[in-house]
Formats: sequence, C-alpha cells, structure tokens
Amino acid sequence: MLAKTCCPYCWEEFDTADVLWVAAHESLIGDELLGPDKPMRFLPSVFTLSGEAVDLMGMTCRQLACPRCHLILPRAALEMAPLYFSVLGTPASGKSYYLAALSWQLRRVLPAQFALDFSDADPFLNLTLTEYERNLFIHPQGDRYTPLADLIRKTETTGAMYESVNYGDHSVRYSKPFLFVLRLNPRHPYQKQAEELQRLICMYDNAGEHFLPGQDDPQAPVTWHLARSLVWIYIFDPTADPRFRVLLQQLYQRSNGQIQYALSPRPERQDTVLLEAISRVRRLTRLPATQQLDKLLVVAVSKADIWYPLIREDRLQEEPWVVIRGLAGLDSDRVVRRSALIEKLLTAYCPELVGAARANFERVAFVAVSALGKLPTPVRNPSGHIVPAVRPLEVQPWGVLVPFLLGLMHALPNSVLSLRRVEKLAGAGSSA
Ligand SMILES: Nc1nc2c(ncn2[C@@H]2O[C@H](COP(=O)(O)OP(=O)(O)OP(=O)(O)O)[C@@H](O)[C@H]2O)c(=O)[nH]1
Ligand SMILES: [Mg+2]
Ligand SMILES: [Zn+2]
Repeated sequence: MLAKTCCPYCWEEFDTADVLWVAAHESLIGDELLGPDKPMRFLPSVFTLSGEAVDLMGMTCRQLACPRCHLILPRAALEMAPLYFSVLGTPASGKSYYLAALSWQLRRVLPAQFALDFSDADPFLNLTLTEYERNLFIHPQGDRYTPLADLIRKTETTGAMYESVNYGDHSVRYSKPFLFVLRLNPRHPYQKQAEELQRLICMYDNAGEHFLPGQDDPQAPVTWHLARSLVWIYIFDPTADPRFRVLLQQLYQRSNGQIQYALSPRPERQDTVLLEAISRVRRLTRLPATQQLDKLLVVAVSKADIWYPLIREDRLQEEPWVVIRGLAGLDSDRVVRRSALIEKLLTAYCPELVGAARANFERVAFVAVSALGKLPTPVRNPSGHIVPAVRPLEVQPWGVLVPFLLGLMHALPNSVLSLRRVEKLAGAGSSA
C-alpha cells in the first residue's frame, strides 16, 4: 500500500489511510456529494480479517472512494503510483482512434514481446475504450465497409464519459480515466525491481474542444492531467493543415487518385492547441515562461496511411523494435532517424508547430502513427456524401505503440529497454 496517492478524477493528493469506503448494504444510501441514490461513503472503524471495511449494517464492503470527490477508485490506485499519459489534439485529429489502436496493441504486444503485463485496473471504468476496440477490431460485421465516423464517434464534451460531483454551492465535472495496471512479468530482466516499477497507467479521451483556447474551466478540470503527466502525446493531423492538404491532393492526383474524401473535414490551425496546453500547465504549476517543461513531447503525426508517401527514405510501416530470444528492444537509432525525417517535413510546411514544440520542451520526438494501417475506402453514405470507410477485419495499426514506448522509456527507466541493451543482455546470457 502506498502512503500517499493522487486521485485520477479530481487530482487531489491524499493519504491512503484517509480513503473512504462505499457502503455495501442496500439501506445505506445517500452521499452528500454524489446524490441521494448513491451508496454512502464512510471512513470505517471495523475491518474484516482480510482488511475489508465493514459498514454500519455489518456488510463487508469492496469499493473504495476518493476522500475529496467521493468517486470510486480501483484498489490498484492505492497500491501503485500513477503514471499519466496525456493525449491531446484538435477535434477530429484522431485521438479516440489512436487510443483504441493503442490499447488494443498494448494488451497484445507488451506481454508477448516486452515482458510487461498490461491489463485493465477496472474493466468497468475502461468500458468506453473497450467498446472502441471492439468496434474497430472485433466488429460483428468485420467484412463490411463501415464509415469511420460510425465505428468510433466524436467524443462528446458532456455525458457518459464524465462524472459530476456536487460540492454544495457548485458542481464540478470530471473526466472518467482509463486505468491500467503495468507490471514486469517474470521474463523481464529487471524482475527483481518489479515492485518498484509497477504503475497505474492513467489515460483520458478528451473531446478536442476541451483543448481549445478559452475552454479551460475550473468547474470541469478535464484536461488537468496535462500538469501531472510526464509524457504528452500530441496528435497532429496533417490532413487538417491547409498546406499539407494542397501537397496531398497533388500527390494523389499525380497517380490519378482522389484523396479529398479522407482528408479532415475541418481544416484549421493546430499549433494553438499545443500552445494553449503549454500555457495551462504553466499557469497550474506556476512555471515561468523562460523555463522549459520537464516532460517528453511526442508529436504523433496521425493518419500516416495517407501521408506516408511524403517520406521516402524509411519504411514507416515497419515497427522499430526487434525481438531477441523473446524480449523486444526498441531500435532507438531508427526512431531518432525517422523523427528527424518527420521533423524536416513538418518544418518545411508548418514551421510554427515545430517552433512551439522546440521552444517549450527539452525532449521532443516526432512519430508517424496510423490507427487504421491502410488508406480508407471512399463509400457513399445514406445522405449521399462520399465518406471514408474501412472493413474492420482489415484494420492493422502501425506506429501507434511508439509514442507510448518512448514515454515508458522516459518516465519509467528499465521498463522498456533499448535494442542495444537487449543485445547486450542476450550476449551476456549466451557467454555465461
Ligand atoms: N486515414 C485515417 N483516418 C483516420 C485515422 N484515425 C482517425 N481517422 C479519421 O479521423 C476522424 C476523427 O478521428 P477521432 O479519433 O474520432 O478524432 P478525435 O481527435 O477523437 O476527435 P474529437 O473526439 O472530436 O476530439 C475519424 O472519424 C476518421 O475519419 C487513421 O489512422 N487514418
Ligand atoms: Mg474523440
Ligand atoms: Zn478525487
């Protein structure tokens, strides 16, 4: 058990000894903050032998709640330190698609290749995300073309993704976190440090609107993970950038193809979202403008299935890790080489974005990501518009794990290893 932790809803730091329990007996109903139909929260004085609280009616309780906002916390939140990853970007930049592809692959690739177990801390909290994953990867009609906008819908700014807490004179809306447990599995070379290196991974699917200038609201602190996280995954969508759009249209016209249908329907400036996020964090943490943010910024350039032909030198679809005797190592040279190529491309067409990134972060990486893995197909929807569609069976993301792997390397050394270290370990193993 940790001595102190931080609530992934309201960001309050608290002593774990102060954690509340949720009454289990059906008669103990009514919470001052959450309303008359929610079970009572209480500080217990009686426990079972196995450490669970007993409520006033003698029932054994199972659920814990934050002492400040009273929202339910999974047990893992008190057992392991949180590690936040912030995913940010304009509306329609591809954040929800990215999160769906990311969690689908994390569940598969981390345990099998990186010797890291990755599982839901609370399947109920992650329901929205699992639903995204189901739609995209195990769709019941996976062989039919389905418009992308129907597979994962736009993230709403209110509704099921949020929890409201009434503090008497005002109410506050919090974003529901997606929570995962990350642990070294027995095959990991640093297994001896397993206890130290386990983390509660916290991610959020914000609506892009929440990141727009002027939208920060203390009554809905839904983007304040930005201040807590050590890693920002900034989703930049070149198909929404006016200069890239011209370039892409020319590229596809040359081969007599059409691309308009797959470009973002909302061309706009995107550096403002990054700058706004930076200024929110400067405000929240009182960091002077002269000082850089002590975080890793990964510029994840989304929808790479459309724009990857703009980079000729490297096969972007190949994942940059190698598995040696069952353990994967991240090929940092390749990641750095690709990052430089992508940075060069972005500098040529949207220098203000690269400028904003470099001026505010000491460490910046540029990564190509495609949640779909291949170009969507144009189909006519019922209202007669040509829209992008995919057959879910064919969706095979690439690049999506790289921002997360870089984030783990940065925030949790010895969890994801570089290829060089995996080679060394394998060499040492064979000579022994
Ligand atoms: N070609 C291509 N299109 C994508 C990809 N990912 C997302 N898109 C398109 O971009 C649209 C928006 O993606 P979302 O993930 O919903 O965007 P978002 O950033 O979550 O948007 P908000 O929820 O409004 O903030 C989708 O409906 C797809 O049409 C991708 O990997 N490749
Ligand atoms: Mg979304
Ligand atoms: Zn809380």
